[in-house]
Amino acid sequence: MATTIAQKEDLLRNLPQSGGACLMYVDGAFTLASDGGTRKLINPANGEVSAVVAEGVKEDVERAIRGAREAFDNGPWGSTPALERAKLLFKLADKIDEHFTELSRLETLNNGKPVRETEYDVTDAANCFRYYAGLATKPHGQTFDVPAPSQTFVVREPIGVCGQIIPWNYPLLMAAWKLAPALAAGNVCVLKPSELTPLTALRLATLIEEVGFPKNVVQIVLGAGPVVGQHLAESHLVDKIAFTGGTKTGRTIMQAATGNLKKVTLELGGKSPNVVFADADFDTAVDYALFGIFANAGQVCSAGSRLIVEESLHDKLVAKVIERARNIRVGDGFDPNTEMGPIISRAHQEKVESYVALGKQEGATLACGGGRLAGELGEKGNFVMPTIFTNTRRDMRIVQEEIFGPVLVVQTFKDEAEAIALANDTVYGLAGAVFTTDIAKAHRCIRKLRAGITWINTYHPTYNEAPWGGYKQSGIGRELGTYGYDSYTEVKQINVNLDVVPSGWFSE
Ligand code: TXE
Repeated sequence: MATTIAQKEDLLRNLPQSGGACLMYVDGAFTLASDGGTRKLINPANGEVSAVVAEGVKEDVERAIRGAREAFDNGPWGSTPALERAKLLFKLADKIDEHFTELSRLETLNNGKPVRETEYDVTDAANCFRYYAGLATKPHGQTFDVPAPSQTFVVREPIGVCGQIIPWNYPLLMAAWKLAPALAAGNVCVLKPSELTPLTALRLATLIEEVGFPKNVVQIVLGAGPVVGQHLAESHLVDKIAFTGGTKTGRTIMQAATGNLKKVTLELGGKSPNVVFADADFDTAVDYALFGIFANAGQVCSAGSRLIVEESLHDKLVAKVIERARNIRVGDGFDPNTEMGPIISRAHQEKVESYVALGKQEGATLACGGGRLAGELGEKGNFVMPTIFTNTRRDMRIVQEEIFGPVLVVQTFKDEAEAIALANDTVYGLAGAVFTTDIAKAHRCIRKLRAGITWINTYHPTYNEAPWGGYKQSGIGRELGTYGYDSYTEVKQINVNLDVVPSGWFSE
């Protein structure tokens, strides 16, 4: 069941358009690119054009940055009290809720993922704005009992103009993760969605305008990463760059940011371990092994892409995971029966498939999947079936590298020490889980995982309240929770002399 042309037009009707192209949100207006350029968006479920959007170039992002600079340095936002910022963010959260159905369907058109996933994303996005709305008015400073006659305290202030570059796997939710804490803390934002999935960010821009944020506090610039994104990272008028995406691009962005030593937060890739001990609750472990890797077709930074199983449980667990993986209903995200949607683009599908070929070459056993969805849908859309490799070695590239698709590799261990050694044996350190009914063992193992996001007897729950980010090459800094707010602030110490007399350090 795919979208009809009428349904598609209906989903796009709230996006400002000109000459058939959806417009970006720059300098307080919805606008075409300065050179009139456009880009066709391809629906990953059927290869059809889902929309045409403005394709910004350097001049457009430059204009946005200048507008943002002016808004931060001289606009009303700087003197807008935290309570007023909070009210705007609460209103935005309510607007998102009001348009729940529209936004979730638009996200499915945008990215292809099943409606049941986009519905979660929309709710999470609204709640993210709500969380930071609440946080805006909470205490953020400190006072110190320093030696008299001083009183010393610390205040947090906004960093300034924040460039925010987001990926295609959670387009609306990533926009919320970036905008909400930055705005709560009083920054201004130039957000660049992925060129593959800008539609929900553009709809968000219309809601931002309705809510009434001052001009240029939020701008949504469209365009290619190496053009618009690169300039955002390089510009000396930008004070901070926040990025979610691949590790390679993260490195490029970090280098680009060195010119004015802007603050950088990076949320990058992963190859996260899901460690299952023989004493785990069997059905729960099977269930989360599937959810860990096949949710969003494995296109999740924290995906549990390595299933690390105790030897004595291996055959039983893997047989069940394979049996259930074969039953996963792959298809168009608009079909209510679909459990797993397409890969974002044909190019990315081919990258995932190249890893499947590599795994076979490397000598791993392809125990399940590996191919495309059969039939007409499979020909038109970018579908890779749930795939599982067994008999792997730790040095294989399919075990070490992020595939970012529905591909699970299975490893085995004999004892706790080996489980931890395998779990930590990649350059990444984003997430990881341990399944066991032995509570002491669970805690021991979790503390030894070199990863920023960990779970015991579950996989994937993500909360706006808790910090998100990675160790090692999975990133720098944290998003969400109070940590996410802090990462959009500068810290200023203020010393007050309570005894206003000369110090007498130098003689008269
Ligand atoms: O992501 P990119 P791609 C991983 C995943 C995937 C790989 C490549 O392994 O296979 O990254 O995916 C913008 N300067 N993740 O190429 O390039 C780009 O326009 C500034 C993990 O799709 O990281 C987009 O807005 N910006 C991940 C954003 O970066 C640049 C999510 C992400 O694109 C730029 C996605 C440049 N030079 C992919 N080049 C996660 N951590 O969740 C690109 N961009």
